[in-house]
Amino acid sequence: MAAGSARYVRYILVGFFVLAALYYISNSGPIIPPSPSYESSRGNGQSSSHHTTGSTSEGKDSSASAPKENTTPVKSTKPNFGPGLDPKEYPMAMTPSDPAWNELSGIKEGPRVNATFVTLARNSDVWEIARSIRQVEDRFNRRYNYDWVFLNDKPFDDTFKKVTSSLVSGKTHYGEIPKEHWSFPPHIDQDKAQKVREDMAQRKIIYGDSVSYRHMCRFESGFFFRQPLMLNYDYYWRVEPSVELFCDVHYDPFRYMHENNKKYSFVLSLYEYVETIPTLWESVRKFMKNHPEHIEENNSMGFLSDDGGETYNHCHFWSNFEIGSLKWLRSQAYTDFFESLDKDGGFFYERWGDAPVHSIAAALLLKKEEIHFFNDIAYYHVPFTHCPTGDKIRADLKCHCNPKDNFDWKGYSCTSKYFDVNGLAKPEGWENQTD
Ligand SMILES: Nc1nc2c(ncn2[C@@H]2O[C@H](COP(=O)(O)OP(=O)(O)OP(=O)(O)O)[C@@H](O)[C@H]2O)c(=O)[nH]1
Ligand SMILES: [Mg+2]
Repeated sequence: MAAGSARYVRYILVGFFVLAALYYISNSGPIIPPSPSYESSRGNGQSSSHHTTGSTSEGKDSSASAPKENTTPVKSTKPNFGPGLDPKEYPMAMTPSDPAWNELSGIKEGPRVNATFVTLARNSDVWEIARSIRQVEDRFNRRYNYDWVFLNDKPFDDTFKKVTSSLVSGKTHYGEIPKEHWSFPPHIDQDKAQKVREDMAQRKIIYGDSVSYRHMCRFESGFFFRQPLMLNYDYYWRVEPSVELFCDVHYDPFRYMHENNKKYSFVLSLYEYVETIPTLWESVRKFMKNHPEHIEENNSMGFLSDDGGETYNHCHFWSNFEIGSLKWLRSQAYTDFFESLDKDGGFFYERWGDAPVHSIAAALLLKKEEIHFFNDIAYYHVPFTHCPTGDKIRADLKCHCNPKDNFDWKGYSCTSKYFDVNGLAKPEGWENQTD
């Protein structure tokens, strides 16, 4: 009798171990751990008191959509997208000859980078940003489900939150900007700043009389990447109201940035209005003199200056589209750069834009190869279009832009200069698009 019950106990124990082993196999992760910038590093930042989570419908986040524990240990029950996957097992489809190029439906398999879309907007921008989101989702994010952070100098209203969270396939977060990031710093002489605005209004300089536009430019130059909600991420993709995306995005641009060690990217470049930045270059030269340790040896000075740094040629990357590294913007080099410029007061005594500020920083503080031109992301922000050059690429990417609208090779664009400075071959047919 005693021997019989010992046998039963043995059977139960063996059965238990077999079940435990099968459960372990079905739930084990990748053999090679992902690098910190893949999404598994999420959660090391602060969270904001203004943080509001929006939509959480199925597929929006791997933990929410993971199936419940399954006792049938036939196959892994983990979703094959999201954090914790080995990127080597999921090569990206970069050209039509790559496997998986035509997989444009359903959630894309593979790892995700610790990245977010980011939009600065007013409540009144809701329908314009809705159009932008819809295009970004249709052409890319519906298969990747990246998060979206919205920032505003006022609280977002319910309509804004409802509309945007219903359109974004990832999680949505809403942050209110603290007053110190959206106001005149104490060293600014208010009377002097006001006189500048009056003068610019008379000279009909676009946004020349606007206080809020200046706060916006200063915020985008020095503060968006330091907001508590943004501290949770390593990469951002900036999206403005009323922009358009014209081609399918077949691969993950965030992953491209991370895996190729890119820190800043653009799709359009042009010359800045001289009247808005008369002393910006003087201020940059002062910074270069005071902080030679931050100036990268293999930089892109040739993109900014035609005389070895004496004067600025006004070329800049158009910052209403940007995919970039938040770690770079939070680095000592960029922090010193912004603070030096901010002390000189040109955000208020002139009307310095965040586009030349970001561009000059990228060109001087980064290595040439750390800046990327996303030729395959076709884009419009009034009044300029980037539409990839070449019939084949536009057909492969199912683009709906008119090639005649492409700004890249026209006289007022700096993209041709960017190609020359970097020794890049221009695409076939570019000469036919110069006017
Ligand atoms: N919260 C908030 N956002 C703003 C304000 N002014 C501008 N923005 C946002 O800042 C970004 C840039 O502003 P825009 O008005 O688009 O400036 P722009 O691109 O130079 O000019 P446009 O040609 O008018 O588009 C957009 O995402 C706007 O929604 C403001 O006063 N408050
Ligand atoms: Mg805009």
